[in-house]
Amino acid sequence: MLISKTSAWKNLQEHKTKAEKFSLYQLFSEDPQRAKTLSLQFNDIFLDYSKNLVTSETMALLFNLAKNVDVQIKAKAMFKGEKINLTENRAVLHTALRNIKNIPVELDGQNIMPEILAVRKHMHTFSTQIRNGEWRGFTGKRIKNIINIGIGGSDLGPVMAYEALKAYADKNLIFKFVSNIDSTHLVETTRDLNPEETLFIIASKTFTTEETITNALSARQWLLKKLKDEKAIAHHFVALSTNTEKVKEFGIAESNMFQFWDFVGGRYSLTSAIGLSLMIAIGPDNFDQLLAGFNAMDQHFLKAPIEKNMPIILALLGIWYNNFYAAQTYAILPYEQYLHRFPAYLQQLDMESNGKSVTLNDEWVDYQTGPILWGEPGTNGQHAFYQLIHQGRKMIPCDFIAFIHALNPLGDHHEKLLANVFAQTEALAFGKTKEQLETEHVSTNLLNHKTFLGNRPTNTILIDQLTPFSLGELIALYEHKVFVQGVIWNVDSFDQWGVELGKVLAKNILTELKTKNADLTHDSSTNQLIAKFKTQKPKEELT
Ligand code: G6Q
Repeated sequence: MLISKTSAWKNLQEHKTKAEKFSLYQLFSEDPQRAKTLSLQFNDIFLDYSKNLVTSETMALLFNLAKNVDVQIKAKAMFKGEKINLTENRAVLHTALRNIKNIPVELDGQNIMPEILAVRKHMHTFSTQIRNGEWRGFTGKRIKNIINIGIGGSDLGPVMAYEALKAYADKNLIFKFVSNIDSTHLVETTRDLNPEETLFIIASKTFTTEETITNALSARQWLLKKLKDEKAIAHHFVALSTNTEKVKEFGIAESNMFQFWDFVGGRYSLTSAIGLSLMIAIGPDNFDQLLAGFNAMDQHFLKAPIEKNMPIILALLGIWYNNFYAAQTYAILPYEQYLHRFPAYLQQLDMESNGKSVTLNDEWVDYQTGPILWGEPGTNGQHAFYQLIHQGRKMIPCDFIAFIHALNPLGDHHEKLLANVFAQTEALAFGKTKEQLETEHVSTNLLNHKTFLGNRPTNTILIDQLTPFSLGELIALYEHKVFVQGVIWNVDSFDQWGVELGKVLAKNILTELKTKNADLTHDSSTNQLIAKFKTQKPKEELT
């Protein structure tokens, strides 16, 4: 049965008519304990969700929705390795990667932990060798530049986490990330680098992804142009993949390959071998701290009661706005420069996981699923798009993320940064009325323009400090939030069929672009675009 047909859902629909009249100003005035009641501390993470359009009745109805779909039983099934990715018939075991107590996890009757630990040990050894200069380039020079070539899940996690944890990174090494098939990305990234001092990490689960393989082959040429000996490849290329054959075919020795497995989805793969560039940057101990943070949130998610469970609460609030207020988007607003790629990372995590229209029971849904996620770090966003959040016609629920202690304290920058976080959520919740403006003698023609209606929902996530541990917790918080929403919408959060069609069409079009007089049988628009490209391209470039 579709979730929209259940009484738990219908009760929320009915409650929404009451909720239309909620005023955050009133809710806070009536209940002096509200902030306290609607907030939660877990380890070093404090979540204040009191500035949401909810009452205790709303929360009870939302909790009932979660119970109704057995969220935590489903979570346990995932952690235990049941094949919950039905459309690909796969287990979903990224949580085993951060199972730091090494509790056996069985998949098809086999404990997968020894394999996971063996790969991590290999990563530890290799990272240490790069960091201490033991691993040398072909000509004996120390490796200074590390370039991760990968895309999607094999790029966004490593780049986001490297940027987030830059404060902990070895400053003698330079890290770069190439993802786009646009040659500019690789050319600009390698422009001033010496191949003798450069290591390429080819990150591809399948090792067949067009962008990654094209970039990797061009990187190989770039390297060989200077080093002129195929033997150099072994010193300058390593692979992160599940596909040993393809890796060997590329010319990378198996000993320079770091394995991962089908039970780790691309967008959930940061703590697998895909995190190698990060481990080299921050060192194995910090990487272990990151895993510990992930694990702490995993345990909280599994064990905390629904009413005190951070990922579940965030998920339910998201459902409330997405499905009952028809909010189309939500914003992630980290007030931490180091988290500048975090919204992009979450965009994939959320939109690729839950941007679906068919349920696990093969029915088309009649309700909204995954929202559009976007965001930029504060305070930059305030000078750009916050206008629309404050005074536009759309409801945009926001997550504000901030840290109590700065990593680079400087004068009163941090107090100013945090003052802005608190001010924004206050302004969004309570706004400013015409009456208030009148007492300030604002000219009549500007009264409406300067009015802030308020009642705009926000969560504030306040963390002690950005550390490998807290980053692990934070990522896992959102991973599980996405999981819970997927369970409620009953979609397969772990497949991504929606990326396939474009890939297939591009393959055919590529042949047409490269072939003289190709017979074009697309629609007239696509034919026209292809023809225009080909007439402007020098003929000799076509075969
Ligand atoms: C993530 C997706 C996707 C994937 C990339 C790269 O969940 O599956 O973003 O990570 O397409 O794939 P490869 O790692 O196989 O190159």
